[in-house]
Amino acid sequence: MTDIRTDWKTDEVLELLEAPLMDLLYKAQGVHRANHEDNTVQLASLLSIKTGACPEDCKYCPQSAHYAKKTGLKKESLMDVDAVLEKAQMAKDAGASRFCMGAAWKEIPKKGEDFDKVIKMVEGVTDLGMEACVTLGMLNQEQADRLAKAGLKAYNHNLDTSPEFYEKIITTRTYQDRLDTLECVRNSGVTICSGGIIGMGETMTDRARMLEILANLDPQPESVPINALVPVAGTPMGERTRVDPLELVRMVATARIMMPKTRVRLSAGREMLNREAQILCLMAGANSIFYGEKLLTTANNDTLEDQKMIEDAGMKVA
Ligand code: SAM
Ligand code: DTB
Ligand code: SF4
Repeated sequence: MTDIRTDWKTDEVLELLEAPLMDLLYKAQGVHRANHEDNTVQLASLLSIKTGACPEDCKYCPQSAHYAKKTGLKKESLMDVDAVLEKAQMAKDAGASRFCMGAAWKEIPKKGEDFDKVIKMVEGVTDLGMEACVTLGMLNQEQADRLAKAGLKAYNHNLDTSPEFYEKIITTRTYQDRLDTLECVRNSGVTICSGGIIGMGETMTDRARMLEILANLDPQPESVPINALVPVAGTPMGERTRVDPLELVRMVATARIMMPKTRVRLSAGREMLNREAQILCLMAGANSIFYGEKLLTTANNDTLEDQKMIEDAGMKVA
């Protein structure tokens, strides 16, 4: 058993992030083994249930209406419940145990049919015996409670980066808005999935601050996705170079040490990693990956290659 600390200081986090890699990996693997079943990985599939035309201006995001002219991404309306459940069944048949549905909304619509449809999707996915997760933007307490009643397992809402760097990335909603959403999720009894992105031009201190804030939530998030920026042409970050995979390994390892019980998910950007870099991330404490050929709008790794990687590493799906 490992003590769970919610009093992390930025300097301590930086020290972990910048430690000699072997020391960092050794420590992270020790924490991982003490708190999770050995040699296992969870497969989570993603589906964009409502794509594009989002009023927010997140500079990394292909779904923002602000960059639609340049990205050329077509706006779609909310998918039908049956079509979503069909995709969930396919994901289950392919081996996924968690199904995450994403909508390009600033916030959940206050009333109307769209939220009713999402509730049906959550109920349907739960009835399939899968963990249902949604990411729908900001929400209020009433909406969180309704999702909880429908059986929702997790709500994803990322902090994305540090509070200091945040305003360079998003101007249409505040960091505090995000924390308020997470609090409603926590109060509803739905588990929290919250993480962020590296590779947007942030400093090491920004990365440390984001992990510090996530780990100091009490209780800590049950799940933390670590994304590497996928630069999408037409977004303000379309020209950025990809992060060094070892930086992703360091983020995963540090998150694992700070949040021993949390599921750390190796998320967007995995398709740029070779098999060995992915395995280093798993060794560093990642125990969940997004599985299926598409993330929300961008490509993900090939499913057969993923299965082979898991098999070659002697791991099993859990
Ligand atoms: N609209 C909702 C929201 O922002 O909360 C949900 C969907 S949004 C696409 C979910 C997360 O995907 C973002 O918070 C961000 O961390 C991640 N994301 C979006 N575009 C990305 C990109 N190009 N590269 C890496 N991660 C990205
Ligand atoms: C998360 O942190 N990463 C996922 C999930 N939560 C919803 C989304 C990644 C999106 C990558 C860009 C795209 O495919 O549009
Ligand atoms: Fe909208 Fe979410 Fe994309 Fe931001 S990350 S533009 S809120 S879909």
